[in-house]
Amino acid sequence: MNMIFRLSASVAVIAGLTLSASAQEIVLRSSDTHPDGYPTVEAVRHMGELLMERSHGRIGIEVYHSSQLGEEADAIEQTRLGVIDVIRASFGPFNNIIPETKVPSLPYIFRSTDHMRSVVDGDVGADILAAFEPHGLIGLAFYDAGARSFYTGNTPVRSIEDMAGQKFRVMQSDLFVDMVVALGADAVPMPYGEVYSAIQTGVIDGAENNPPSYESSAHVEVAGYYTLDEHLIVPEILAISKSTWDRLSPEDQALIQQAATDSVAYQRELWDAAEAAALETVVANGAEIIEIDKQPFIDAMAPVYERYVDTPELQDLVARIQAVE
Ligand code: GTR
Repeated sequence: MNMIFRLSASVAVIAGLTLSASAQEIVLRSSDTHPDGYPTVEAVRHMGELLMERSHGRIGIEVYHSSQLGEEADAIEQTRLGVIDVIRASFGPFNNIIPETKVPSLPYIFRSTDHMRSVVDGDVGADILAAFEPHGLIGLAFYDAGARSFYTGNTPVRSIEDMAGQKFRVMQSDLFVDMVVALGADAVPMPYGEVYSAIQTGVIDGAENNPPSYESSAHVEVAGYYTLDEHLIVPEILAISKSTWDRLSPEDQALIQQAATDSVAYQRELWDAAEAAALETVVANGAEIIEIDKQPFIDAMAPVYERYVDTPELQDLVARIQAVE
């Protein structure tokens, strides 16, 4: 069921009183893989509140969390088709579809979260958002996802040599498969919702994610060694289906864009708090956080850059990102 245009003419007559059943005319259905309360879920809710207020109750967002509308890669497809209106997702599952998304998904491309924020807030970010449109999506904003690191259940990764012989789940992106292979390990692309039992049953040895996801997915219960190699600072996208967008008036499009832009500061604030809290919680639950020399991991990424930065346009994007202070 896609964007619902509700007629405010729907009325109920009760004992001579005429009540407007709903003043809300446009309800946007939004998908997120994360559970209720996660920073991205709360930020899209906040965006919905801003929209309700600014549209005087005419436009709202219904946030479907916990993959209720499907696992991320499927939800992205549904959004491109206009079945879902809004999607909040990692850049990873877009890598095989939208070439420009490969660049912010490259391992160690960003020097820090601050560097990533400066890049996405500037003209490089605007160009990357614009790259979604030919693929059925309007990129509205970037959200934060901190840094992703590897975690394992049986064999802790204390140096790059410990990667050998281990099998890691990655997001559905060829780039991430090759990233893991370049580190000497095996990779299995798999939906997020299948990772817990895959580790538990020994189908895989571990996975990789940021601390809030590691904690909220409960993967920490089955993989207690978290190695701070921080190979990916991959941002997240908030996008609206182009088919939904094209049915909105320019005024409503502007309201939606502004509310999305305004939700970014809120998401970052929630993110920073969640990241600090998650590390504390996982340690309290028995996880071991392993500090590691990142340099061998960084050095191993050269073939991944060679293979995936495969056009002059993408090379230019890499150079522009590296040039941002
Ligand atoms: C999370 C990200 C999700 C999803 C998940 C995964 O960090 O926020 O959108 O991509 O990782 O690994 O599938």
